[in-house]
Amino acid sequence: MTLNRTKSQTHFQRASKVIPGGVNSPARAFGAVGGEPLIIERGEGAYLHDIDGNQLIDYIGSWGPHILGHRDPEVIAAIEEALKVGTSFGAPTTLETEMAELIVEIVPSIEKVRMVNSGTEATMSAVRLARGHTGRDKIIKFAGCYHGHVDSLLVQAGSGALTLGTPSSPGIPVGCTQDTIVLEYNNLDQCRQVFAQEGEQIACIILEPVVGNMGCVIPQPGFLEGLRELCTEHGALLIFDEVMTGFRVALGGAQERFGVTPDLTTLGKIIGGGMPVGAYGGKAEVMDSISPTGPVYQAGTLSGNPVAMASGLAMLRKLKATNPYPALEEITKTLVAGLNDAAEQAGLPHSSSQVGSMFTLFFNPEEVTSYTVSAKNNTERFAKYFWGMMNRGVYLPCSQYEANFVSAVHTNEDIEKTIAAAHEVMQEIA
Ligand code: KE4
Repeated sequence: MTLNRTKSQTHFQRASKVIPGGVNSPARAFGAVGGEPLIIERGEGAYLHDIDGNQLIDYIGSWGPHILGHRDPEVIAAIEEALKVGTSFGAPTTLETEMAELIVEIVPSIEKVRMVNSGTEATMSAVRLARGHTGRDKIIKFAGCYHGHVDSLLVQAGSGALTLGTPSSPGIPVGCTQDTIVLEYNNLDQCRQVFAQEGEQIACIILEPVVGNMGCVIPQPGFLEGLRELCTEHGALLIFDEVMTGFRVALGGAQERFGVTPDLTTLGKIIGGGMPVGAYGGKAEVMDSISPTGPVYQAGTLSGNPVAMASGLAMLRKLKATNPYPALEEITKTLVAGLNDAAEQAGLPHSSSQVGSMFTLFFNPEEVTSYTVSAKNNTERFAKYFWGMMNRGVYLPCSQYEANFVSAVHTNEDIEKTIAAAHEVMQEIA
């Protein structure tokens, strides 16, 4: 069973002549699984349709934003309404205030918030703010976590950097990373040691409170709480990068789900409802250090633009009104159980992790708790699984080091089809 991908393959050759690797983000490049990316014509609910006429059940959802599925009617209507009065003014609008008020209401740690245009901008700005607010230079990140392509954070990074084998990219002067301390996720003792030695020089810890970029990796009990205590004790800021987990693992994100309150939070993906939006926020006392109220500079031409705000507001309002989270948790549990069962029956070494509607099936017999373990994933086997599922109409993230996402409009039939496909594929690749 093989998808007809003729038009995609032809178009991809054309794209590759004028776009590096034919893609505008390497995470889409199929580098780790081989072959050419599908060229997508449209998205509808839980499905993608490519230019060869194939319909696929989508478990990427644009790498997280589409928790309500593609083209949610309320989100589309809000965008269309916003377009009637303009696209961007470079001046304040009421929509930005409404968005900020809603984020402050929903996210426990946020008293003030600044809109930007991507998750990368959000994390870059949050780290600059932490350094500016504390007057300290050193930052702690964890191997395998990905916080966008910020110079100081593109060190042992996850996602596409890990997938394509460049966790620490060329082109970044040592001056940008000499103050970046990279530790092991879920290793609280190691963090304690570093703070004991140089805690007073540390501006912040930044982490994914549930990791999505070395596959889905769950914080061990006490890890997040321990980081909170260390930061409080040493006057460092705790930054939760919730670009992926925000409004995903709970309405209020991982900080609501795990009951740990960071000093700063970065947001993206879902917050824009599919439009380019990022944000960072936290305690007013910290956020007031940001220009123009404070000296730490950050700016952006299209930050808070009304079309993206309208899209994001419709998304967040609908999530708040409909509370899809319990149902998402259940349907995702059913899916993950089915995938585990398929691997078990085929005798394939595997493990899995799930938080809310994000999950990863690892071709790795160990529980994946850190980059060291995730690096042992059987990526060759994953590539065979990926194409086997694709050829059966199931569109998975093109890397073992990514999380999968279920939306509120995936049906039980979609889940059953996916599990049935997995049984066939696992038998094939065993
Ligand atoms: P963007 O700059 O791509 O909007 O956000 C960067 C970012 C920051 N923090 C976390 C936790 C993230 O997951 C991301 C981006 N995630 C990847 C997928 N794992 C985006 C996909 C891509 O790079 O094309």
